Amino acid sequence: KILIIGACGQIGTELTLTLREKFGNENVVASDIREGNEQLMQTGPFEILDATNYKAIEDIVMHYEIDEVYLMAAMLSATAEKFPMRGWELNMNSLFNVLNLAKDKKISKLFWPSSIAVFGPTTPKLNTPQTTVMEPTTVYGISKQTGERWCEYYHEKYGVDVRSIRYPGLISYKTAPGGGTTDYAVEIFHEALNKQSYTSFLSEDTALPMMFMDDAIEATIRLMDADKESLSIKSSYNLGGISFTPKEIAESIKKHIPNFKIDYAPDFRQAIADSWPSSIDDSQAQKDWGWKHQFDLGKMTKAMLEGLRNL
Ligand code: VAH
Repeated sequence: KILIIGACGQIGTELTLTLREKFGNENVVASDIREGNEQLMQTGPFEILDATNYKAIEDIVMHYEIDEVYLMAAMLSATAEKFPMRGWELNMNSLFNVLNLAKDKKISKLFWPSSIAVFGPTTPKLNTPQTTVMEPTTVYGISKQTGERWCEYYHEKYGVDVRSIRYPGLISYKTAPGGGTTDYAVEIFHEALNKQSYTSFLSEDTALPMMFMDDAIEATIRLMDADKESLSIKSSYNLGGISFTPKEIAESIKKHIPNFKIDYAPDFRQAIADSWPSSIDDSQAQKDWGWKHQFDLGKMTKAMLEGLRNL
């Protein structure tokens, strides 16, 4: 049985629905600090759960006889800059809770998301390698870098089977973004349809690694299904996908909405974006577990606009 912690978040919602389709609704327990959307609440078991409460997680794991946990709860980059200590506590204590459940053999396998936010201004920006300089300058990035170190430590010291992906910015029409720096790439589609215009909080030439949510969910499941012996990375896998600027995504939208207008008003999130890579080398993921993304910018733009129109 699977438990998703943070099942109502941007990734958690779609991950829960996809896992329920794959393994059966009753075998995937969703949990979050608050209730989720109708589809999530109606398709299978749900529990209100504070990810920083070890005992509460342990009770759910025992009650439902859980053997795999996906910890998707976290405070993202922009929000964590406003509440550094709360961001640190949520991101780290939740991870220790599930790592210790695995160490005590109460669960057998764990997924934990990292992010391209682990990279910083001194990291090579283009085609960022799997192993490189990492001096993150955000609370979120520091928590994800530290989390990766702990995942590798628990794997080496206690044999914990924890798997992780450094997600790029994720784009979905089914779930709202959760307070990140890449949220502009979701908001732009909503406003293109509603107002045919969008004011971007990142400057026009800010290239960031991005990915359509279907690709990210597929990658997560592929990694979790992979044969443990084939996984050479015990911290977290780079995942690349596509790389584009606000100007490029606006051009892609204009092919469908010719009168769409974009303008730019960079805010505090510009400094966060400037500290991150522009594109990612995910050749290790390609080699170890056959990763290949399907959606390029054009295909993602079409899927987003059609998806939103048919919601
Ligand atoms: C954020 N969407 O912006 C997240 C993600 C790479 C970006 O970690 O914080």
